[in-house]
Amino acid sequence: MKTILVTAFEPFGGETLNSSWEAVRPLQGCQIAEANIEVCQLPCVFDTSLKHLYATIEHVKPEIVIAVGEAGNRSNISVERVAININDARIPDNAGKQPVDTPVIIGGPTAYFATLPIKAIVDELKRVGIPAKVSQTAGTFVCNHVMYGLLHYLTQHAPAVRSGFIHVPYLPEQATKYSDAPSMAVEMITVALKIAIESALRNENDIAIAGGTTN
Ligand code: PCA
Repeated sequence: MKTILVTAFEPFGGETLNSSWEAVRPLQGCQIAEANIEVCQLPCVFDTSLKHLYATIEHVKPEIVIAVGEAGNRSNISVERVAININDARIPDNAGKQPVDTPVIIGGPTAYFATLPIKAIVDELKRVGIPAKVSQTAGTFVCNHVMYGLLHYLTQHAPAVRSGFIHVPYLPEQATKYSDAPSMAVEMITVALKIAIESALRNENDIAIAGGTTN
């Protein structure tokens, strides 16, 4: 039986919940295709999030890692293509740290590509009527930091383990606080993540399909 680790984040930026955690939490202990799902919540803190992530990978020994985070301005399930070696925080993290233009890993490569089948995931989500796209940037806050650190760590320590990052919208109860914020129901996000997991298990390599992206 394979193990898939799915991570999400604690609330940040003045929110009382984080949509990524609300959608990921129900997956704990689920069996999807031939895999067991393990979930873990990461602190929204530079560096500490990575220490927590690496310790969990060592403990769980997953075949695939999917990190999930909230992107309140997005209306789609955003399957990230690339992580860059930069921290440039718009707001302080949950420990009050606000790095500006520092590397995630000193001396690390400029960027890493996700090793998940990003086009296949987007295609399968759209087929079942869930808005999804390939995203070309995970930003420069803690989510990009975790995606970069994850790909760097696995490249060095467990290159056979595939991984990537998915950004998810606000939940409707979060969006009601703003005048024009997009949102998605938590049940739909959870289903989307299950589909992403199935797709990652089924597709060792990505499919070549044009138009998975809108930016
Ligand atoms: N979203 C933030 C960090 C934690 C989260 O859920 C981001 O997009 O960087």
